[in-house]
Amino acid sequence: MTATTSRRVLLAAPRGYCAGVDRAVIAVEKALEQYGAPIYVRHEIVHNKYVVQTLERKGAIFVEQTEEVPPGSIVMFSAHGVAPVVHEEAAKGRLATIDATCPLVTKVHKEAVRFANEDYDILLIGHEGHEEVIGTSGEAPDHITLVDGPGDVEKVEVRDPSKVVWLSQTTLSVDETMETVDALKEKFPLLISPPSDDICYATQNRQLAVKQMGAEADLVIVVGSRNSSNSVRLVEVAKLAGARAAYLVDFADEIDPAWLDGVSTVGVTSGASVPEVLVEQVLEWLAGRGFEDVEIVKAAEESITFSLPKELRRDLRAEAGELMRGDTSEG
Ligand code: 2E6
Ligand code: F3S
Repeated sequence: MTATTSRRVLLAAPRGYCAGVDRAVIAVEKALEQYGAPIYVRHEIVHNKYVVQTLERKGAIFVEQTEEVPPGSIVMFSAHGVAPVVHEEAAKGRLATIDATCPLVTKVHKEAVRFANEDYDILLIGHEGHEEVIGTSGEAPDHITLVDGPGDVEKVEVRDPSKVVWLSQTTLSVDETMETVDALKEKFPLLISPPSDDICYATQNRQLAVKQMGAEADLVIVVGSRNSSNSVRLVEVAKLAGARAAYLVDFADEIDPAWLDGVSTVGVTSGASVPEVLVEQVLEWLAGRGFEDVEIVKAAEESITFSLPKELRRDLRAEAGELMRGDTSEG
């Protein structure tokens, strides 16, 4: 008798779109419908290749600098947030703005402003050069020092060790951040913590699910783009949880069939900026190779939603009002 190896997929829940991404992507689509193409978007609306390519086809133009936007145009700010100086640049360029910053990033901006006004030194834990960190730092550049992981703690200096607070980027590894915080607390025992979690609910839940599956999976496939901080963190968390291997792919056709050698359990998840269709394609690819059984590994329920950016809501409401008045006068 030949022994058959059982093959199964563990599918993480939650995975994929968070409330802030959903809102930002819908905001670009609604803006295109409402004002017509092109809509300029400063920075990738979210860090996902497929989302950006799809919106480009619909008429969005992605730029890195505000100066690239022609005067008089509409520019949307990405979900990662911008520094106040970017709002000033847009005003100087006579641009109409729509701010798609995730409300949970805005919350961190507000914390930064409040602690800076109280003259705290703010230790911002985050990845150097990441768009979100650039935006948050720009709220109070004179008060904020970036701490990029535990290895950075040794070189951190503050003006007054009795008046220091830490804040963080929203998409960090929860465990690594706690290591950084512990090291900072050893150095600055009076360090205070943010009033509520800065690492957002979506980041935490996706890491929790991948931790659960990583312990059982031989291989974990994370769908997400390379510049997506939260997606890259899922690969790291999967490996730390015990997966023999974990890879990040944008699309199913990037999976190397050799990754399946000797594998019986494959974990699948996706970053917060990843549309579900890309996960479905990965599941189809796996099913085609004998991995048809799919078990859900559920770590949390999510029900949070955010309303559209206020500028869009205002214009959509105004249009709805005009239509109503039109209907009445015709009737
Ligand atoms: C905005 C803020 C946080 O690279 P990162 O994970 O931050 O970004 P995305 O676009 O991959 O994920 C969503 C997001 C947007 N997270
Ligand atoms: Fe916001 Fe967290 Fe998503 S900060 S955009 S809810 S990953």
